[in-house]
Amino acid sequence: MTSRWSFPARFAAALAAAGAVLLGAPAADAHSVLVASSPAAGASVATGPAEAVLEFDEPVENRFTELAVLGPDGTSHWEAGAASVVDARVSAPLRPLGPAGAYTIRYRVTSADGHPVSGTVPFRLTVAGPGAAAPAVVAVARPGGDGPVPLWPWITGGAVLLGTGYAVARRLSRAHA
Ligand SMILES: [Cu+2]
Repeated sequence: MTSRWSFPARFAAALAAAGAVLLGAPAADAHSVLVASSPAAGASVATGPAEAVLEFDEPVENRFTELAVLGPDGTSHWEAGAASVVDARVSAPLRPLGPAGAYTIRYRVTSADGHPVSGTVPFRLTVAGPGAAAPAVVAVARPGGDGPVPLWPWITGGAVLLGTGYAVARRLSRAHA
């Protein structure tokens, strides 16, 4: 059987097909997608919920999980503890909320395919709650008992790491898409 294509043309076509397979392969694993939350995105609530809950479309990995709830000032934190991951559900306990206004759930989870996924969910507190914003400088006791250590260097370092991680994640997800 004689092809009407020359050998170089067939070789180039074969290479292109192999390249398409290689490039197409990662796109087969989709990132985990947020499908629901409590409070829901854009919801108005009259009382602060006891916890913030995020539901994804598939189980996420329990690595580098972050769930924060920021107050109307954009900087105060209202989560009462670390996030926990059970399959596709990520949650964190909340302190009683304070001023009425716009709150934001900020999250970062690790997709089942190992890639980070982050985002925000806005909601509104319509009636001021009993909670007070955490003091600007939080002190934690050192295990050795040398007295309180200011937390801000850790927060600053964490913010730098987060920013770097976000940039890397953006680049990875762009390459992935
Ligand atoms: Cu991915």
